[in-house]
Amino acid sequence: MLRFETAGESHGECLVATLTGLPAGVPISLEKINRELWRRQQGYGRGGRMKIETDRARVVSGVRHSQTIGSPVAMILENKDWKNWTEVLPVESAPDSEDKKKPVTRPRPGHADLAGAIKYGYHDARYILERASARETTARVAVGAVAKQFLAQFGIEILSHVIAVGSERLERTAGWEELVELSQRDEVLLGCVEADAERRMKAVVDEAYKTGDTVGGVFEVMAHNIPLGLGSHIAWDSRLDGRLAQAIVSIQAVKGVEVGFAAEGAAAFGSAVQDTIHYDEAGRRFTRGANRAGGLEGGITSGQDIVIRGLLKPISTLRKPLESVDLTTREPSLAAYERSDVCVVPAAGVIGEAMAAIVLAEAFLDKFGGDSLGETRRNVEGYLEQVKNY
Ligand code: EPS
Repeated sequence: MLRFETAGESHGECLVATLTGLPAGVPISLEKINRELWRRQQGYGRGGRMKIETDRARVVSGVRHSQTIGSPVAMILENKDWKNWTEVLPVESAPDSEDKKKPVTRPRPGHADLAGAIKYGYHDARYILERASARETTARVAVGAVAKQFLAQFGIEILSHVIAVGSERLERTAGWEELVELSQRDEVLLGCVEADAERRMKAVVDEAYKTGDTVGGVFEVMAHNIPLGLGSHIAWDSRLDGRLAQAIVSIQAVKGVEVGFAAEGAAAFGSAVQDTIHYDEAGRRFTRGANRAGGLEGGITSGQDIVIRGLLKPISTLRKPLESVDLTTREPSLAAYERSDVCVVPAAGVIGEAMAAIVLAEAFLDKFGGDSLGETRRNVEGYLEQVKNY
């Protein structure tokens, strides 16, 4: 069973991640992990924190001589901002600790501040926001980058692009090759495959900058070269669409998820929505009329690309803050603001890729198992032969 965990606070010393259950012998490149971390930091609309951080993974266990060895992969990701917070958030209390705190008593609507503070019994939302912050996704992306390298051994690739920022949308579907080109760019604006749509999206972000507001959007994650047969219809929690949906909605600020063309499908008749089935005699294989199902039918992969979208609400920290109430005085007051991002949709797409990679690697190992990469490969090849001869 593949499992991962993250720890760490936004302004603590570092983020920590572990990934347990990968077979031994998976080639791991630090450069590839760091490239994913770099991608997560990009996009027009990021805040001041991204100027402070240059995220890099330090692998401290589970990888030797550039390969996994079967033991848990553990990574440390330093928070460069920590040096500015050592007195605000010390591990051990000092006599003057109380005066150095930076309490957050004006909860931000939309953030975990209020519910978290009440639930955990604080009149300061600091400890809540430290963990609720999307800074935590740095660790998820590092784990996802390792999962991607495992899946790449079987030709599986996962990428994303931005299909909407605020009310501006990409008005067509994107092809896999366009996503590959996008992922190789060394300058990222808003992660959209079409320059004109991206310009319109940028204008929305500019508007939010001008008015002290924030803006959300929609990202789409695609998984390419997925074999038919991951996940299962037999139980609610083995359905892969459900597992992917949970992973995507768990990303900070994601409030909705769509598998394939779900919203369009809900408004159409069944005859226009299902992907017709055909048979290619020469290639001795089944083919499909379209991929509106997003590569998943009955919770099982169909062999077509997985297409899944995350709907991101605007970030809840506003430069022009909304009405709130002070947790200590109970007086009306404006929500707290220190600094924030204005738009994070491209970054959320990269995080979506990581989450999808982790879930797909888990589903892959559920099906094929293996303590070593060679054993996994043998099992995969045997299954693919079986499918070919069906
Ligand atoms: C983030 C780091 C955070 C925020 C952001 C994501 O840094 P700081 O709180 O120091 O500015 O920029 O977190 C949020 C959007 C949020 O609402 O908490 C990062 O590394 O992605």
